[in-house]
Amino acid sequence: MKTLIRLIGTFVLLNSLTLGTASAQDGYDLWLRYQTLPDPAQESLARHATALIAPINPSATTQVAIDELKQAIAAMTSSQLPLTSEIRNGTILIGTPQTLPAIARLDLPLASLGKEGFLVRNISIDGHDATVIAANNELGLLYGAFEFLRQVQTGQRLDQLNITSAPKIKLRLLNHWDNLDRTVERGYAGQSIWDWWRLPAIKESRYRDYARANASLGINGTVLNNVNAQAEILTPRYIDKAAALADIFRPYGIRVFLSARFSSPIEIGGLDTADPLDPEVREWWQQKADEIYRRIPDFGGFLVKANSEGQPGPQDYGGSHADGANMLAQALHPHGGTVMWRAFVYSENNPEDRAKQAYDQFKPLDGKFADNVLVQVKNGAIDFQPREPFHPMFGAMPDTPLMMEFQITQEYLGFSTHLVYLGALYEEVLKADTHVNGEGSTVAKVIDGSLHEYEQTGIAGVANIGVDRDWSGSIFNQADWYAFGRLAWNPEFDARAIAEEWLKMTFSTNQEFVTTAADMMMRSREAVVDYMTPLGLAHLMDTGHHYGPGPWVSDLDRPEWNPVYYHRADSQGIGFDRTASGSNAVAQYAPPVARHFSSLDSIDDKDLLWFHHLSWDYRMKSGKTLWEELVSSYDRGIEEVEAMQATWESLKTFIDQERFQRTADLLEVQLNEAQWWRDASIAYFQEVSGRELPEGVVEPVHSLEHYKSLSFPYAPGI
Ligand code: BDP
Repeated sequence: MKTLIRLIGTFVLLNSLTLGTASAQDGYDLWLRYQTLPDPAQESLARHATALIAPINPSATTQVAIDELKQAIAAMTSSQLPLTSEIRNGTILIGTPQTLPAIARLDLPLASLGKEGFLVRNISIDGHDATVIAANNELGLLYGAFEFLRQVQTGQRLDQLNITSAPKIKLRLLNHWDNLDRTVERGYAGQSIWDWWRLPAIKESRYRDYARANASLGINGTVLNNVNAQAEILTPRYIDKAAALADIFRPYGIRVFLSARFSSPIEIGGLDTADPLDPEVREWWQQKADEIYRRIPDFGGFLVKANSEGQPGPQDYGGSHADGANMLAQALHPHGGTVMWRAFVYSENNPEDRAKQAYDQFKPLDGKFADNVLVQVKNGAIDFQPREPFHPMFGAMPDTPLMMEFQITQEYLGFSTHLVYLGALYEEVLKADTHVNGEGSTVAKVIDGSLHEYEQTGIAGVANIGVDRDWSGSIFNQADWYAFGRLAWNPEFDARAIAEEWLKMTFSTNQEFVTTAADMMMRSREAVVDYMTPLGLAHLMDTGHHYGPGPWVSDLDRPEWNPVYYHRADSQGIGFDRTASGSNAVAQYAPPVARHFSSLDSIDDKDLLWFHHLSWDYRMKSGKTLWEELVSSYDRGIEEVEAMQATWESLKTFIDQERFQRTADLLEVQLNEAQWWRDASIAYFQEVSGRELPEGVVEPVHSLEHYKSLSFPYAPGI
């Protein structure tokens, strides 16, 4: 009897706990949740969405926009959005001047919106209050429909809409590092979503959902396979598979691109060379491009990693990066395709500072690339670290369009288990000032083309997507995909505003919730820097898998794959001297930036050890010694994760149990791993420096030997 009473009690308690919170969620819906709106908002939407006027024979893309509006409004209001031809109060009109006469009659200012921009506006037509979603092209309509729905989802007033928006960057792409066996390089959300084996016959519904989610952000292209490319992707069998995906993505405005292995003519073409100047090789690529375009008429082009980390490339034949890129560009040119040639190059045979090598190789080639080539540059000169100064190539190539490569997957930031809002990282890079054309020459202006008047513009994010039900390994990782997409649309958007928008769409529009959770997200990036690589340190992760700390690693053949290469700590001091007295990497920046980084007076603590090698006793701006500051940074990192846990706990009532608990569990993992980072790093640097721990600082839990002995042969993502 007692058990029965207890059971009933638990049942009542559980029920009362779920009342007033959203129903359980597994994250599959991403930010497109379209929850039933609370009363006043629901009434307002119902008033502003009474019927829809749309083109009579809509194209596939317009149909997607219509379906999205109808489905979303039905879900949010529980009333339907019928199609009509008559304007009355609350009618939504969606169309281009060509596809809908009612739009043409309004004579809207669409000229500046280009091919993909849109206008969403309340307007009075014949005395009726209506909303128009208008664009020059159908893709703009789809983007406009998603914008209208974003306004609804984020609780904006629906009677004062007056939005015009057009993307500032032309190519807005995801890069999948997915292999043909479905493993994902640096993937932490399960296997590849592309089921290559069963394509093209089996088309998972997820492919469409993927396209829809990306279109909601304005992402307009995807590179399906790993930059460490397998040649087979260019065989007819795999081209068919890629074509099946392209067919699904097309209505959503997403074009397919492929990573091409430079030596493909040898591996799958039967040639004995891949020399870019060899006529047979050039002909092979031309034929290959023609073949791809026969199957995928809107194929976007190739992404190429060449002469980098063992990948083949033009330098194998004495050619330059420009020779290689231009050969492929020529093959794609008749079809309007693009080559994205990566600048992520460095060599174990080059004794020069790794941070300088890409600039050294590419700067002399400025202006030597064909018009349909973009050079794709990572945000920093080393490799997707928790923090890096912006890559010195930005601003240094006025005659070669550079595109940005960000990493969305958290290779060096705790995989998918750490909550790190990357919007803050992206924003920091985009707002960085290259000073090449005076103050305000931001990285954003380099990549949106406005600084150097680039014809081609692009931005890519290495995807964090896999088959996990929640797509990205955690709900908060979805925010990084979201933030990348929004910043790709406009690199001057504000990271915090994006976080708030995402929180409202993903969880709740409650202002207290949104403000508190956005604060937490914005601080999360600094937390990971503090517990992993404070004060400008970098690349201290353990070898190969990059999971956990390994600052002691020094036994790898390639010097620049060893963390000791980066921190250069010894009994005297720590840091990499990149000033004129060291590698002089600072000289790759414009003079005001070089001066800023060179001077110990002006450089910020956050970049200090990236550019300077300093004594452990160096006096910091805070008054602490460098050693004390380093230790307190690690401690602050832990405190911040604890604060994130407390914040999350305080938000419990706003969130459904499933997502609350999942995030709480992940934060616990993060705290444990932050502690591990802090302890292992302090233990190591203590030994190297021979310093005592500052007063009051807690000893690492284990000995340095313990941390060194840990091994992770099955860490994901390799
Ligand atoms: C590094 C990754 C490696 C990638 C490489 C790249 O560790 O797996 O192949 O970048 O971007 O971050 O090519």
